[in-house]
Amino acid sequence: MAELKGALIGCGFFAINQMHAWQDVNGARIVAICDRDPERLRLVGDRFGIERRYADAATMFADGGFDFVDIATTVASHRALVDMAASHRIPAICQKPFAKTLSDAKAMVSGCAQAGVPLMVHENFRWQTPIQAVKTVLQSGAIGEPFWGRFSFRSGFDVFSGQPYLAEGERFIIEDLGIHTLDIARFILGDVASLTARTKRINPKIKGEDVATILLDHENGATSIVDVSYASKLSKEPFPETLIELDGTKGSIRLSQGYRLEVNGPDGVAVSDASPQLLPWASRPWHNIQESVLSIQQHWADRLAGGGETSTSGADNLKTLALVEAAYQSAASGRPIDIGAML
Ligand code: NAD
Ligand code: 89Y
Repeated sequence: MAELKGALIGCGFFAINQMHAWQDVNGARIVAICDRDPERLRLVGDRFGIERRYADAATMFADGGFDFVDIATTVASHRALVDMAASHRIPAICQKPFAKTLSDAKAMVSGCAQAGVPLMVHENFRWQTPIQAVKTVLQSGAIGEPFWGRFSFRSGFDVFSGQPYLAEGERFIIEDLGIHTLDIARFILGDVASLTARTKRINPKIKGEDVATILLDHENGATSIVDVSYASKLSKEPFPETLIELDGTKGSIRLSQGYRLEVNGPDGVAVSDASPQLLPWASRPWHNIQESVLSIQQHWADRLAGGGETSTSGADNLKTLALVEAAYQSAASGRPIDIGAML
């Protein structure tokens, strides 16, 4: 099978991880890059040895010569770039948040479907080793039917130094980080029927909310809490770990800080280490996220070559984006929101 050729748009903070991961993916490589910032284009082009460099995505698409595009820009450009990919019939990966609004996201999904091109959202957190480990235990039946869960990300890590734009938006933690936590809740406990949310801003130097508490009613009857914070001053910083508690009819699962996985079932307690690998190009504490970038990109290459829908397809991600939108609506109105009515 010929190696798939990719083009990456957006050579910023996070794209460095994506470029490293593409070097490790079997069956795909990046042949062209694009950024409207000439310095970022130069730095990434030189670092990863990419000769084909573009300041403008339209020119890159017109030149062609690639099998897929990896959109690593911030959300403002996602709709235009995904639409451009669809009009050139080029399969696309798009970073989260997929779109600014749910209606944009629906249009992007239907544009790609009409063009017959695969579309995946780079929603990588469900690909983290500890999250996959929790899902595997749950699927084994070790704790019976889950009826309650908590998906928690509480940190005081300075994310603004690497991503200054996070301090500037009207919306912050739900759209940026909670989106991953909500996706994990869906991945583990299934789709959501309704939710209720409360938010706060603690850090006076940022515009958006940095604390959110969200109560989810899953379609299967389970209840869960997604709680996220970038205002938590803890003695041992957990960034970027998602901690999980699950109670089932036969037992319980606890994924606690330090990637400690405890399963309490009818046969007793089993404790294991669900730590991610430290890839050669990765650095702590980001290595958990970095490893998941390689996993999701390998999944894309495998599906593009072999066929089949990706785990975090555009269509799947509409259900995660709806939770983000609903959380803001609920926090503003104080009322529960019906998710089915939004989709
Ligand atoms: P960034 O601002 O550092 O980089 C974005 C780059 O895209 C910039 O260099 C900018 O010049 C370029 N760009 C923007 N619009 C463009 C266009 N139309 N054409 C060409 N170039 C364009 O942002 P970042 O921190 O790298 O974040 C990028 C995306 O990745 C965001 O959506 C963010 O939420 C997401 N992200 C995801 C994860 C994850 O774990 N999945 C982690 C961090 C960031
Ligand atoms: O942008 C965010 C993400 O997607 O993962 C962590 C992050 O970099 C900061 O919250």
